[in-house]
Amino acid sequence: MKHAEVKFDTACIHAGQAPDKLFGGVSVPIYQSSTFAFEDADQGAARFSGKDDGYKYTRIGNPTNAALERCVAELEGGKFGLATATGMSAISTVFMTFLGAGKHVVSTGSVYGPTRTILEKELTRFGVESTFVDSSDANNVKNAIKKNTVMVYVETPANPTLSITDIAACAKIAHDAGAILVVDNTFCSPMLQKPLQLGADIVLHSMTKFLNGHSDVVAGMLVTNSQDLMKNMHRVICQMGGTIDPHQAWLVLRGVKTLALRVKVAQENAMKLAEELEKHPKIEWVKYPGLRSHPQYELAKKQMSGPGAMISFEVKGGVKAGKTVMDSVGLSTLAVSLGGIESLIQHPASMTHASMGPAARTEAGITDGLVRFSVGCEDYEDIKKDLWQALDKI
Ligand code: LCS
Repeated sequence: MKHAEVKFDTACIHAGQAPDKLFGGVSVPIYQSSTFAFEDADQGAARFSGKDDGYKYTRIGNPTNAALERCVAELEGGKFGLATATGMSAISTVFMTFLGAGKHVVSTGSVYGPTRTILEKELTRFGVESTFVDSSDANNVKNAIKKNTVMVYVETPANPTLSITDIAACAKIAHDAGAILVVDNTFCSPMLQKPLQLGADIVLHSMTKFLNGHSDVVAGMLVTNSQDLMKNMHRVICQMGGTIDPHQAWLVLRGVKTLALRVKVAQENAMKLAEELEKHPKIEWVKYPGLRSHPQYELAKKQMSGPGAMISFEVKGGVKAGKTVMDSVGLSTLAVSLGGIESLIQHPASMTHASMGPAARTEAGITDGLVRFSVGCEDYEDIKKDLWQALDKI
């Protein structure tokens, strides 16, 4: 049964998976094998030449990984999935496949720190050019397009500013320039946003976050409707070596089964928390796509089916007061990462986005006082009580 025929919650549990043909196992077996036996030399040769699509070596393909690829591709409304070792492996695969000397990429300025660092500090060594803009105004993307632009790269909502970029508008801008649009959909998961349906060519995830949802795996995913784009990304990742391990893929498959349940609860908690934080006397500002005060509130409502579970805020008293809050929470954990079942709090300027450097952070709107809260699935009153007692410590 295809995702198009069932509701999203159902697809999370079943997409890409069927009982195992050998013993009827309901859970997809973990094919913990690095290599696959050939019946004879001719079959081995046929697999390597592409005439036989059977498995040969896990870096190139594995049945457990394939189940996860079918699952997430279906949830994204895409045809082809490619599971990767980490979210950064998905991102670097996209860059290594489509960028090169003399090619230019326009990117959201406030992206996950290392994404920007790869472009600005690593790929520049190979002659790749990049321009970072505030993509919440699509005109900035349009104005940054050059003759050699081959990719528009968007993260929306952006980490950690939660700025929203108009995916459909950026798809048009990219396609008019003969470029592809790549969207990092990590903050939404396919439950809340489907970039391919809005015109993106490739959607990617750090599955470490909402898709897996249990803070126990690092993994990534690339999804596209284009066989050609997928063929190229598959070729590059198989050579560069960033594919996923089957045990890790199995854990993510298990996590995805509760994606809809988890996102619903975390989002409900986040909405209430954002509303109450906004009224708290010790809070300077709150940024959450579900609040009317969010600068792209209307766009978020149009493009996303819900505001998600990530909140950014600044405490009155800046960095010092923010640190007091982070050091005083007890139930929520002071840790990077996000999208897990447990609430996490962190300081982007000194942690996740430290590698960007102060100039890039200022330009991207990542203030020193910004505190990021990944709202989990604990009871709402417990999350609030914990955060409020931490605010009382200031
Ligand atoms: N894309 C986004 C939007 C992310 O937030 C992250 C990681 C990545 C890609 C990279 O994924 P990874 O390789 O870690 O699976 N974000 C993190 C964060 O905000 N805190 O710790 C990691």
